[in-house]
Amino acid sequence: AKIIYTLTDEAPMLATYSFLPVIEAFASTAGVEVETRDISLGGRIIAAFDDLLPEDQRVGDALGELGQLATTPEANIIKLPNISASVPQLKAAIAELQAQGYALPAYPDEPRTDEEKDARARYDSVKGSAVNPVLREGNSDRRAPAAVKNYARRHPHSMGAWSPDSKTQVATMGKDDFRSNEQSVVLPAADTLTIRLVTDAGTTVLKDGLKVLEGEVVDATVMRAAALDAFLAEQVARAKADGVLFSVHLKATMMKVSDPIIFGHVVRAFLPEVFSRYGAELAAAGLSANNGLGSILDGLDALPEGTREEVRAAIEAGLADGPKLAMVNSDKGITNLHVPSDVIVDASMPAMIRTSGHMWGPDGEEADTLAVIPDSSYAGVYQAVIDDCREHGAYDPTTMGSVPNVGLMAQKAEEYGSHDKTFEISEAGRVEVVNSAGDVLMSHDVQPGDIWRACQTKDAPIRDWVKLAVTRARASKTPAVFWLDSERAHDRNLIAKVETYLAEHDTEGLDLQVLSPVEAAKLSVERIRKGEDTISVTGNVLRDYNTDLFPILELGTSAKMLSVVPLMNGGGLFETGAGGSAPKHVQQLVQENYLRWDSLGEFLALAESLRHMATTTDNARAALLGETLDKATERLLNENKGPARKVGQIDNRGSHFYLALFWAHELAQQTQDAALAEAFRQVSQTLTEQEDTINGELLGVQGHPADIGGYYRPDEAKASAVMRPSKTFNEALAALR
Ligand code: AKG
Repeated sequence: AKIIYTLTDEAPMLATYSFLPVIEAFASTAGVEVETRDISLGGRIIAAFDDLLPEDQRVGDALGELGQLATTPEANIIKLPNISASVPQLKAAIAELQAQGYALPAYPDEPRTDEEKDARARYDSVKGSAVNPVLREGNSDRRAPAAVKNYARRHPHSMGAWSPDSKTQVATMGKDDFRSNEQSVVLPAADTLTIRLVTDAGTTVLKDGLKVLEGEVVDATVMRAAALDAFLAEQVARAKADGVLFSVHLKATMMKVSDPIIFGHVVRAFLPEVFSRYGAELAAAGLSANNGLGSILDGLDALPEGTREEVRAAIEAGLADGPKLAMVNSDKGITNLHVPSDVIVDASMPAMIRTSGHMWGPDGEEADTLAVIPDSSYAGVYQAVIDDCREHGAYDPTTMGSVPNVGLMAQKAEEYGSHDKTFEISEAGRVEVVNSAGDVLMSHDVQPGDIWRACQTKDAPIRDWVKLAVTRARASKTPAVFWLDSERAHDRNLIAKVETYLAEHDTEGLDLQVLSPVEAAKLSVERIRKGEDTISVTGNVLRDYNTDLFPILELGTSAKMLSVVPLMNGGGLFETGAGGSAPKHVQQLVQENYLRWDSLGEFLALAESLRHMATTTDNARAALLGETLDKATERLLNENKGPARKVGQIDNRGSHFYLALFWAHELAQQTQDAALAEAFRQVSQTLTEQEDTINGELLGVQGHPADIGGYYRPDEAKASAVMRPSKTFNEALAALR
């Protein structure tokens, strides 16, 4: 019986160098093995080219292996946040690996030869959100544990005040978009579908061999490029007229085919002159608006000398002429349009709502914002929350209720599986989804540039999701709302299935209802203000949005959530730190040897993983380890031993020390297992006695640059040395094994 702990990227990966030895030492006392698998961006890139690299550089397909494991009852996986790489990030990682001696090809922007096409396909398999969908063989249960919620109530994070005069608004298309054009069918039997584009000139197969199961929901929809452009031009003008910041909020990482295309439309809409005059030159130089303004500015050298400065000047003039842009980093001049993956809707909108409805302007000051979310499927949720804040003011973390989530996520449900069925249409015609008998199930007229996509949602995951919702509503005695929109074709099919599957359960005494996302958001925030909890039972996208939105308002971060994925075949996946992998934290570590990452999510996930181990393998010691770990975590919160922010204070490593101290103490004190108590007596005593020495050793290294030997693929020995600077602590842990 073993726990798989994932090695990922950036701050969580660095924290792992410090925390994993603690886990291994403690778990060994219960006979629980802990193994690691490297699913970092660097590791995944190397794995994608394994067959072309020398033997000693090969790493094997760890992610594929875990994806397989996730379908088995043995799975017990702790998954830390990883990089979902945009093209600029992917290129940076490739460059680093090449410098480390990996003979990887360059990322081909415009693949022409077969070799380039092969390289591009391999890189595309690593791009964007390429990890989570592979592992998520179950639906998601995310909530703030009581200890975390209580801590937030006692130590409220800052919340920017809202003014009734705020001009912050969400702008969304509402027509000609994915929501309004959706068609949806439920497959009566397993089948194989084909997606084809029918034009005057003939028929092109966009995708064939698309296997579907009985009861599967398949949708198709299209976003109209012309309508998108008209909408965006209007919003640019509107932001300027209203004197508010212009910002766009997409999810280019997860929606890795559609959203970079939409992002490109936004960049072009903001700089129409640049693209009407120099569009052809930029395209010839391989510079695409889809990769953001930053990559265009960085790539201007590829243009002929004369044009280069003209384009730069035109971009500057365009930026000066438009509305003020929301900034990612105003000191460095990085705008909302620089990098497609810098502003991710699920995190950026709650951050804005928490900050008085403001984003940062080019002058480094906060200001009201026009938040452009082109597709209207979910945009209304944010508008509902904004309206609520404008009317009633900011939420109060000391009294507000909670919105846990039960999310339909298994087997790439809904939009999360659409990437291989998303097409930027090249010619006017009709896109049809056809079954094996030749019947056209869905059909859309399309024009060049339209973004057409299909999504699949399998029946077994839907049934499991309904069951999880009932289980959570019952266990937590909390009302649950299915956020489903009877005006959407897909959601109508889901509502029918929800009704069918609810009938399989005892729902006596439960408060369950179905509301549109906007109505559900209104009800949830109304209840939140009264201190009442409401479970949001949502599809995959709203799962992602809501599990950032509400935690950021309630707890100041989504990284403190417990995120359990009961896998459909009996295993467990425990996700941590939904707040991203924190590049800024790495910069701080490298500059001043201080790691601000809070591993709280890992502590919570580990306790769940141990409990899962206990029940699946009948291991009472694992249960005890989990229980005592939760107590230690609660004490850590109460005594404020989480990482602070600045040199000279406790950081990630220090918090791991205190966790180990408190955990050992709990284990030494418990009376259920005398031998285990005895095993921890010594280490508990040592850590208690050596507290000052260990703190001295941990704090002593801070304040100087640290060398970890790489960003995407650090040197193991160097990173471990940086992350484990206390000899006394290391020795105390070693004594446990
Ligand atoms: C999501 O579930 O949508 C996430 O944001 C997870 C991060 C990712 O996989 O990109």
